[in-house]
Amino acid sequence: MTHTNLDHLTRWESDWAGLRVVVAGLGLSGFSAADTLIELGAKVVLIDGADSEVNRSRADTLKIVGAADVLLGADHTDTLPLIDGLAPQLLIASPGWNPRQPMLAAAAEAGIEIWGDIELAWRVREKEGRKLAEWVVITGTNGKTTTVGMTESIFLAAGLRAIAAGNVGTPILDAVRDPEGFDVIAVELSSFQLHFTHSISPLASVVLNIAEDHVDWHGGFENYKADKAKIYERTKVAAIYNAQEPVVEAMVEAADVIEGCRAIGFTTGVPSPSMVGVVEDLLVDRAFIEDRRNSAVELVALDQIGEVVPRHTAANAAAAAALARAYGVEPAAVAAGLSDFDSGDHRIQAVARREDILWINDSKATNPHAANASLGAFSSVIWIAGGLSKGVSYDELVAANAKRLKAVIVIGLDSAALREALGRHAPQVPVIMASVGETEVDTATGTVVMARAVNKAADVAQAGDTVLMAPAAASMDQFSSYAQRGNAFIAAVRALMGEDSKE
Ligand code: UMA
Repeated sequence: MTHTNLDHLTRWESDWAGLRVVVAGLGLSGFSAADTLIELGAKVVLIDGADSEVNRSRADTLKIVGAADVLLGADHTDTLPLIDGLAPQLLIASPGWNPRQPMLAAAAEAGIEIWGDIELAWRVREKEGRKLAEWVVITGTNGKTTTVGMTESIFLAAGLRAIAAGNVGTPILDAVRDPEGFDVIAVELSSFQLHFTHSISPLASVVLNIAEDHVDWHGGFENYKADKAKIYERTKVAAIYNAQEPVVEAMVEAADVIEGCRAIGFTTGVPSPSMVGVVEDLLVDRAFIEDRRNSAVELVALDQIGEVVPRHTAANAAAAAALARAYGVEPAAVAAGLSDFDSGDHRIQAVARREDILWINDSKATNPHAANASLGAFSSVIWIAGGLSKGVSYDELVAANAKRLKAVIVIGLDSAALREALGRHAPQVPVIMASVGETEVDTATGTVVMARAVNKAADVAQAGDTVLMAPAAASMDQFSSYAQRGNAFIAAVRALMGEDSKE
């Protein structure tokens, strides 16, 4: 048994010197974790399966700052390295690393603690001379990035020093190590990050919604749900749940929170006491006020949030408002923060309307749950869909939307699951392949495939139809990211309309 007790490592000044640590992954989280640990005097060995140019250059930088070693290439990812001839005492896993992967499995078998960058950030957040930030933490299958952005915007409108970090893109350690510190950090957490998190105790926490996603990584939907539910553990002030999803409410009920923490619901319907919700197009708070039995306080009119406020946007705004109110933000700042917030591109974004055909980019719909939200907003849809399906089922999505589908244009290399669901639940709907097909591997770039899809959509679209690119799948089989997939759609639509693409 090589287990080292690491319970004493709870602040920056704790005794990290000489700790033998393996950092798995040289991406955003791995780099920031290694850099932090080296500064703290730990002996750090980094491992990454990709021996790429970018990793070689990161390796050079880390060796200069003091990494003990950097091992690149697939040969190094199966076994645990020795550090100074001894077994490592801690392994920091990047979120993309599967816990059943051989090196991580070996560490678990040997009793070596496995943390993610979030756990490390929590353990070093207290430092002499630096403002100690509260954390509000956000997870869910969909809407995380929007909600974390809304929450940050509200905190900033309240005059607080605040930042959005975590899965949203700024590694949490970059936020925690800011020399001045923050009043509050809005932390977006993926299910992967939650898996490797053990001791965080946030001020407030929320699970926005739960649907099947990342099933392969977690080894099943039950494991995925269990990792998401970890977000509520040790919450201090408000464990916030989606009152329209009983599965989420059950997670709060089962959570081991800090004495005095309240369960607060959010809803797009009329709120009960201890909830934030919507009354006649107003977002109202019936949770963080004295007389919540008999009254509610107005936070913001929905039309101040945006011209069109789909149901899921109202839900995200209610969740963000609840997090901010848990911190003590006044209603006026909630209104200002939500009005200022701009959700950015690629989410139900109207790209063009011509000859009464509406072209919508929802490249951010990377799973069936998200695609269902956008399909439900339109009545006669030419649906561009497909991509990396991550092992999820399409039956429910197709069955629920069969009547609004006029045609489906399929992109992506592995579309069998989607096509089978269409065959079962929407056999009358024509399915048109934009990729080459089942037997031949399509070597065309994503941009070419998307241009084909857009042209095929134009062939079938008529006045009154919506062409909706909401793939219900990740993009990485044919594109570098959902943003690139969205940009390829926008460029193809512009080309079709005879406009120059300004990409
Ligand atoms: N690697 C291996 N072997 C493996 C897996 C990965 O060697 O088995 C290596 C890769 O070659 C790569 C490194 O590990 O060099 C990548 O690590 P990573 O994929 O874990 O990514 P990071 O760069 O550390 O970024 C992560 C999040 N990525 C993932 O969860 C996949 C980022 O979320 C996050 O912004 C960042 O940490 C900072 O916290 C991105 C994401 O796609 C946006 N998230 C998913 C989502 O939102 O759906 C969960």
